[in-house]
This record gives sequence, structure tokens and C-alpha cells, in this order.
Amino acid sequence: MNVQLQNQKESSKFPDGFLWGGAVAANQCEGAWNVDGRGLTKADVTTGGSKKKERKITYIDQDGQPGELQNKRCSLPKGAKYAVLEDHYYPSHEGIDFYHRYKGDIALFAEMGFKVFRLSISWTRLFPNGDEEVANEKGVEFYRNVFEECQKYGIEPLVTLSHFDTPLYLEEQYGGWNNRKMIEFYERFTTTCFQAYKGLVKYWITFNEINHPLMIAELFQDDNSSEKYQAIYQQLHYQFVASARAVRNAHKIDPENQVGCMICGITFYPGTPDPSDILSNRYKWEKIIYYCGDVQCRGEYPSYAKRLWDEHNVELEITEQDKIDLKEGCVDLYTFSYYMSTIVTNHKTDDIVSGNYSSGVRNPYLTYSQWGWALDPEGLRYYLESMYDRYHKPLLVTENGLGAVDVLEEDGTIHDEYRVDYLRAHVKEMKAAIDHGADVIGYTSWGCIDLISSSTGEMSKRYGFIYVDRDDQGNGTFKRIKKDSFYWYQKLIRTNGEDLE
Ligand code: BGP
Repeated sequence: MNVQLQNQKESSKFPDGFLWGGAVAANQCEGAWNVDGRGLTKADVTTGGSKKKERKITYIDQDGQPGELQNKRCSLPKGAKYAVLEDHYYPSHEGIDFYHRYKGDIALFAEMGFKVFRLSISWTRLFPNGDEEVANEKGVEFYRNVFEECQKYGIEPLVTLSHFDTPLYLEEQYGGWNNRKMIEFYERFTTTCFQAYKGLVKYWITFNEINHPLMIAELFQDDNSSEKYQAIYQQLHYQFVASARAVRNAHKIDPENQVGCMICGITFYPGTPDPSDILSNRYKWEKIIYYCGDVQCRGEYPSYAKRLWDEHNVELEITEQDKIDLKEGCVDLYTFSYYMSTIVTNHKTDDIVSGNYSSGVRNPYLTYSQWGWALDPEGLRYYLESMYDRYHKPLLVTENGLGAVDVLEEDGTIHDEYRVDYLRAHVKEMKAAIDHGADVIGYTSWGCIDLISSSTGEMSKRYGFIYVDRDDQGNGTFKRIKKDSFYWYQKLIRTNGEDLE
């Protein structure tokens, strides 16, 4: 049952200049993993998986023997090194070959009328190891070409600086974000980007789904040690400082720059009216959603942070300079992904559903995707209205979409009306939030062109308006084919969100 408000004035249009578009990430689409001097990231040593089979990470141990980590949460055995092994399939190695096909892909986005295209810069194309002093010119040039191609069509790039692709060398040599030195490496990388792409890019995101380590920690409760939480909260602190410095540098280099945080947005509902469920639900919002957004939007830790740290005996190393950096580097935009909602309850039940780094009781009022993600458009309205009320910053929905199996008909068509239904329902709710006062400035549908799924490594979990001929084993021609949703989105953009049919 959809909530209709009485006497609600509906505006007929989205605001002028609304940024309609789509989103991708380097490690899920570019391919060309070892081309033009690019260095390795975790994705390059991560195999394909499926809904039932977790992706594995491959390595060579200290005796030169190949091995597999059973999932992304395991750490390497002592003396081992991440490695690409010959008899394994790594979907990111070729992705959808965006690296060589970006001109054709951007032309298709332009045909749909995109105003904005969200993509990420692969850190290791610019700094193959991550600790170099000078950037790899080939990497810098690749993204300049991509941004110039966008400019040709009047498409505004929205650039994620770090989308799940920390240089592998930094992870091995420095312990990744456990090390304060990462702030410096990230600063060099991001400053290079702001300088190199000045005038071509003005919208930036510092870290994709910065809250996701907290979500994974909540999801897999096998290890609830304080060491685990100490590491997570300290890594996040370094990332907050790194993000804040990037925001400050971005503003200094070009006052036109606008920088956003990026939160994995889930709408949490209490499972029952039991006050303990209401309280647990509130605490869930604080831990998973507000904690990161509050620091990045307000430039300081919220009062409830102490409760979260105490819960796991965490003691953070925070310097006076860090506090200044956080204050001076508040983000301009609140950007987030939204796919689904989940339920929080203390009451026992066996009917648990999982999706998007979270799990909870099945919601009897919702239906679920083929991958078990709850379909809840009203949850998007709830999220938008709450976040605008909380931060009063412009909001950008930088990911939203339906991962589904598509059927390529014999006549070459793809009838993905289920995707149109999903998107239409979410766009309607976004419009309701705007009508209720939320300042939403844009919407980039996730995986506007089919790409590798981040969680499962599959190609068959498709999100795109554009089909890519590629399967889960790496077969296919990479041919691009317009789905029915392509024409629907084109019409939607042409009418600035007015024609949803
Ligand atoms: C988000 C990530 C994206 C994307 C999306 C869909 O968490 O930011 O990279 O992949 O989820 O998830 P999946 O690819 O697992 O379906």
C-alpha cells in the first residue's frame, strides 16, 4: 500500500537541470587490467562466483604453492603474496572492455540523453603501486580522453576516486588502510586528479560506500573480537581524514568542485512495535548509516560514537590535526546508493533474507529480486526525506537499480519490463521526496550498461539499459544491444521525469 498524502501539492516536473544518468565503476567495467602500466587491485585476484558460491582470492604461498582464500574477509597466510593464477577466471580482467570501447558506450549514453555519467578512476592506472611520487601519464591520459568524450555530448562526469580498488601493493607493503601513511598516498592520488581534470570534472565522490566494512562486520558475526572492530573504526578514521583533505584540496584547486560522501544506503525498519526493536533499529541506523555520513557531512564525530566504540572496547588514535582536517573538509553533497530495505528485530525467526551486505527478517509486505534483495521503492523516499532533514545538503542518488537475468530473444530484442517497473517505482518515490522538500539534484542508475557484479562476479546479474554479450565464464563478443529499458529511460530524460510510462 503506497502512502498518499492528503492535500499534497504535486509539482509536475523534476527541477530544471536535474542530473539524470547512470553509474559504473572501473574494476567492474574497464577490463584492460594489465594494460598501459596499470597496477593490481584486489579485484584482479578475485575469481568469479555466484549467489551461492563466494568469490575466492588467489595467492602464492611462501613455498611458491598456489592457494585460494575462501572469501574476501580472510587474510593471507604468513609470507604469501596475492597472485593471478593460470587456471582461474577473473571477471575484472576484461570486464566489459570499457577501456577500449568507451567512445561507443558514451555515445549510447548520450543517445539516452544522459546529463551525468558516474564512473570511477582506477587508482592503479595513475599510481600502479600507490606510493610513487609521479603519476603514470598513460593512466592520466586515459581518463582525460574519457572526460573529453563526455564533454563532447554535454555529459557531466561524476567521478568516484576510490571504488573498492585500493592498490594491492599498498595492501601488501603497508597493510592498506590500517596504516596512517595511506592518507598521504590518497592525497597525492586525489590531488593529481583534481589538477589534471580541472575544467573537465566538477562532481567528485571520495570513497564508494565508505560504510560497507561496518555492514560486513554486522553481517558476519563469526568474529566479534574487539581487534576486528578496532581495525575497522581506525581504518574508517583514516579514510575520513583522507576524504576531508581531498575535499579541502578539491575546493582549493577549483572552487567549482563539489564533493560528495558515498554511503551504502539501506532503509532499516523495526520488525515489531516492541520498544527494544525500536531502539535496536535506531542504533542500527546510527552504526551503519549515520556514523560515516555524520562525520563526513558535519566534520566531527557524533555523540553516539562513544557508545559504538565502547561496545567493542575501541580506542581511536585521533590527532588534533585530524580534527581540524575533518572540520575543514565537510562534503558538499550527500550521495548514496539505495537498493533495498531491511528489518531489525530482537525476536527470533528463521525466515532471514540477505542482500547488499545486510540480512534481516523477510518483510511480508515486500517482494524480492532474483538475488534476494527486497524491492522497496518507498524505502527510497524514506531515506531521501530523512537525510535531507538531517544534513540539509543536496542529495544525489548515485546507485539504484535491479540486478536481474535478461533474456536475449532470437530477434535480438530484450524485454526487461521488470527493470522498468523497478526504476519507475523508485523515480516516483524520489519525486515524492522532492515534492516534500528534499533537495535531490540527480539520479544515476547503477550499471547503466551491464557489467560485472561486485558481490558475485557474475555477468548474468544484469542492471543495464544496454546489454553486453558476455557470460559468467568470460565467453561472448562484448557486443552492445539496447534493451527496452533503454528507450524508456530516454523518454524519461527527454521529458525530465514527466513521462514515466
Ligand atoms: C554497490 C556497489 C557497486 C555495485 C552495486 C550492486 O554496493 O557500490 O559497485 O556493484 O552495489 O551490487 P552487485 O554488483 O553485487 O549486484
